[in-house]
Amino acid sequence: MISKQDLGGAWTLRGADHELPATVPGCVHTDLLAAGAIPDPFLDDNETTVGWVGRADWAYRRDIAWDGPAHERVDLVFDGLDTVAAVALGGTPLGATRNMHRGYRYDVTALLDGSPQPLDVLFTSAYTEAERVRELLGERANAYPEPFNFIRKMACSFGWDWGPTLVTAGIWRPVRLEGWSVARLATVRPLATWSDGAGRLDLTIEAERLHDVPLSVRVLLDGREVARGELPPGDSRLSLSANPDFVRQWAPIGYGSQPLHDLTVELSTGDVLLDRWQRRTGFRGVSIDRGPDAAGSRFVIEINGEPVLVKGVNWIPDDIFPARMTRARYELRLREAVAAGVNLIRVWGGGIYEDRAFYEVCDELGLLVWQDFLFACADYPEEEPLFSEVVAEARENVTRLAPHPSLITWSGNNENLWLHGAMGWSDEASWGERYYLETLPAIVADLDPSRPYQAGSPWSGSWDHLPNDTGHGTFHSWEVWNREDYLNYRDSAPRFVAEFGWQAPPAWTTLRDAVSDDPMLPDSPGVLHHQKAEDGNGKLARGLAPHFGTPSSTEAWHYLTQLNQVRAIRAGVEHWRSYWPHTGGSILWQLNDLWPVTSWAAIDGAGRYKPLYFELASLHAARGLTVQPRDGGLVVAVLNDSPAGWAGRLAVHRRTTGGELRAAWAVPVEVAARQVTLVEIPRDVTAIGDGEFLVAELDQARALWFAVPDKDFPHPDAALTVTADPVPGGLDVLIRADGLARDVLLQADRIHPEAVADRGFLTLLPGESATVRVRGPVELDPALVKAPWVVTDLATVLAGDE
Ligand code: BMA
Repeated sequence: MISKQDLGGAWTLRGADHELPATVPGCVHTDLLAAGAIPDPFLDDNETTVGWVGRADWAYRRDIAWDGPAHERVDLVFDGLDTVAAVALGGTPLGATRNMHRGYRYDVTALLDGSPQPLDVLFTSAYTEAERVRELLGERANAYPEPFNFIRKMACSFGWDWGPTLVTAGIWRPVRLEGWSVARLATVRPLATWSDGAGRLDLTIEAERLHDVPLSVRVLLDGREVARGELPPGDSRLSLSANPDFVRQWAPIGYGSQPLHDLTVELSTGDVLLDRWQRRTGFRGVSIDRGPDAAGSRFVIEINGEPVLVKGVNWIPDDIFPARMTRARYELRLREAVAAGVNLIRVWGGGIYEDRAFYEVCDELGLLVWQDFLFACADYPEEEPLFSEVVAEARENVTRLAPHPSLITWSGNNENLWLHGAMGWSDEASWGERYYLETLPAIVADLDPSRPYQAGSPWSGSWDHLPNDTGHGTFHSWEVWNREDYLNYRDSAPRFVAEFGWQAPPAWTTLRDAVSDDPMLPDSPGVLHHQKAEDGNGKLARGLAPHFGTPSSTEAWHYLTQLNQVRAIRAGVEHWRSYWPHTGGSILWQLNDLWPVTSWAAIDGAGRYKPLYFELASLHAARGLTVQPRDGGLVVAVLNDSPAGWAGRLAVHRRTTGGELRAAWAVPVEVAARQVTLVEIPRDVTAIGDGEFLVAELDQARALWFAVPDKDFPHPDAALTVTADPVPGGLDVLIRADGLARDVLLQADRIHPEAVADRGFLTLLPGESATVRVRGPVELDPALVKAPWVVTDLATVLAGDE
């Protein structure tokens, strides 16, 4: 039986006149940080100070010896090397690497004689290699001034419009020795599908063999043998199928349960078990309805034959040093997504193929995964030495991720098909089109026909329409954030919004911890260093002006820009939900951050929630209401994304800020499961006077409608009464409003840096109250809820009264 010996743990790192202990898996930056040899790159502009690390070369070393049972072969196996490395054992070169997204295996049988041998992994700066390839192949256009498109490495390592430039090197995934005899399982590729009420397993294995002996393969599901096959001498590839009648259907969250089945593959010769492979898998059917209709081409994801309204978020690497990720952190972040009502997560092409733990947690949670191939925002050369790396990396990862039922689609790239034309990038020897339209679809068709392939995002389905056409396929909505007002989301009804977003700063404490500026201002140097988007602060200010005017302080800027982010995302998601199934869903840019920064994220780089995070749960609720302008009037869109019909009495009231009722109207409504109904509000109800607003209610759902921008509404003094009760684990804060109180916000991190509230902005009608639960690691002082900016509301901020 194959035997494995982990080589992780303590290594030595040398480079740039340093010699220090290294941790494997890891990277140079985290070793330097642990040794106190570099300052925290997240603080102030230290990112720039430590820039030299990414330009230096680094040497990892440790002694190794095979201490397992005697075997015919011993392999040295790297699951991931970041990125350009020369590997040598006992001074004998084993090979050179240039791709972070692949694994490497070297036969070291002859080199391990029992005595410890030095294993050296010498990393050349990724810049050196990328610039060499650029020199060789010629310049290719790129949205960022860094050469990430010339090397197969996490693109955002080189900086992004939300990320620092921290170009890593290191043994970033596990490394081990594997001893084996006769044969081993080189790849196992299970495709588990569901159709016509039954599950089906198609499985292909490839064996690496040392001898021409007969081999046999056994496939077990939940311990029961479901298939068996023979590999005669000379053969190394075998495909098997099974129709196990005892498996259950896997469904995304909101559509059923997530049964997972233990899948085991055993390779033997005669009675001798040689290798065993184990994973969990789930059975489901996936398709994307991209058919034509009167409005263009649909984009509706269907799981087990049922259309799924996508309530998605885009995912970037959760750590700029991805080796720091742990299963616990993946689990935390993905559970946070689910708690925000998310049912799909898109792994964006400027990051990585995530660790197995990521997909396993998604399998368990019923969170659908859309996986980009790793190309983003640039023209990419199709020539060597890149082409064969792309093929190898794609084949390896399509195979590696095959067992995961959560993974439902492969997508060729992020924005490259779009930007090439839209930015006028041309006159280049090649730019990547061949990858997206030929190479990758062929690999997916060959290795994983169970999952739909998309050429990229956005993509209209063919060159007949521009890639970012609202009428066809997927759409990225960026004009609105970059140049327009968020209400312009209402100007079109795209078929599927795969990216849209609005910036806001991180939680106050996150910003304060990252910046030593005194005073800290929206445009003081440290704050600006933690804003990477082109004219980001200008866009924040221009987005704010028509709704909230000019903030009176840094604290007001922070509150209002966070509120504007919420307003913008609400405008988009409610509008698109009201168009379901014409609009197949939306994927927010972006769930997470990887350092403290002003960005589009809902959860900031320190893991604190922006108010947007809480808003997502309400925007994604199975049942909800929204008032929308339609055809010169107003409608209530009754949104029912639940598996049951929704019937009741929809009431719309026109009220004043003091609580007076000016008009009332009600109507019975009935909305079928997974449907939306638009109910027109009579004009006499929508005749909204100064200081008036509409309240629409159905069961527990409520929607408000204000006819004028926030800054023009005559907000009364909210007259808040705030009382904090100590309870085990924190405080229950009761907030009562005598008048209309819009956008009351309790910033828990201002009570204690680790305190967390259970809600973001809340609006109270006159006489209403709400309890915000604040929990922290230590006893929290109830008096602190009265401190400035802990509890505030829109009227107070607009009046400059804090
Ligand atoms: C799109 C994304 C990212 C980027 C975001 C915000 O281009 O694909 O590349 O961070 O917009 O600008």
